[in-house]
Amino acid sequence: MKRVFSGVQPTGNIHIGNYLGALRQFVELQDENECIYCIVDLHSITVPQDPKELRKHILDVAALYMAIGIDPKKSTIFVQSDVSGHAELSWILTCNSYTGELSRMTQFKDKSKGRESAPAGLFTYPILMAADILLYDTDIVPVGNDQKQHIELCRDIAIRVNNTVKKNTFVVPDGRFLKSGARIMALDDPTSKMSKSAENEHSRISLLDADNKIKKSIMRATTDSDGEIRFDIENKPGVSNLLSIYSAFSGRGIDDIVAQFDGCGYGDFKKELVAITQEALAPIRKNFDEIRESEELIKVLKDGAEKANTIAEKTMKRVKNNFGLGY
Ligand code: ATP
Ligand code: LTN
Repeated sequence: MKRVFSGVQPTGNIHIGNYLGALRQFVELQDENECIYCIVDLHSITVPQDPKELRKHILDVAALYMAIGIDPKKSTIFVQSDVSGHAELSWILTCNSYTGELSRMTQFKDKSKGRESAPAGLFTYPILMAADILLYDTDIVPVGNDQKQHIELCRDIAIRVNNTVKKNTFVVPDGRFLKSGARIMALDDPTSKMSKSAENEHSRISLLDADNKIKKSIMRATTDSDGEIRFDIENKPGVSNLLSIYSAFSGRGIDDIVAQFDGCGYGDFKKELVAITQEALAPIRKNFDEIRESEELIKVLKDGAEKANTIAEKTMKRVKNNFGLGY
């Protein structure tokens, strides 16, 4: 059995980009693998968070994990800050990372914007992510395309430590990226990725959005003025993004969808997309409401933390030993 690990930041409600790019895979993988799914709260404080909102979002993401079909009987679900090994391993990896490689991370460049006051945590964010993954001897990491560079860095660090400190200190993981849905763009600006923390709520569709919000956001999504429905990311990024969403939700090929809407206007196409999206999200919303209110949720997180901690402690013992830390 392979070990799978992935995480989502509790920075807001999960949107269809997170779902179609990453979380769908979480559910798919849990039957054949040993899966560990984390709510990475330590990552989320790389940008300022309101403590009350953060706590709410942690439980929301946990409930959403279960609402989309992650089964706590099959998979481990836990909160990152419940397992101290993440922060501890992160320091050891920090000492084995290069400032040069961290400076090349596009997410750091995007989020720090060259500010003198950019938090140092934004710079070391990918190291904490590498620690998350390496702490569990992970084989497979299901994520969206935007995380490719971070996964590559994690592999580089693991290989470096194996070569310079001791062979087999870390398992070198592989990323798992989907062909369709791996990069869903913002509805109001199809040149930037859909994100939980963007200001305009109509830039995204959250998994918990009500039917009328889904309709509003899709109907006002940015398209173009040429009126033709075809897939052309360069010249028609808005329409292409909507086609990707349609394809990911329906499981149908883009060519097939384009053929169906041949000669139709954007309005007709968008209406169909609204219906498909509403249909896909309704059961998730219903499951969420039940789970979020139940006492089981806290128990799942506590049990999850215990299981995660058992694995993490074993890895930390090996790592400390290989580095000569302690006595
Ligand atoms: P934030 O807005 O706070 O940066 P985010 O929306 O980028 O958050 P994360 O919690 O950082 O979300 O990511 C969770 C998972 O969703 C990751 O695997 C990431 O690759 C994936 N993901 C995020 N945005 C998209 C997107 N627009 N399309 C496809 N996958 C995405
Ligand atoms: N950086 C990821 C979230 C994340 C993650 C991880 C994903 C933190 N630690 C470990 C996979 C494995 C993001 O999506 N922004």
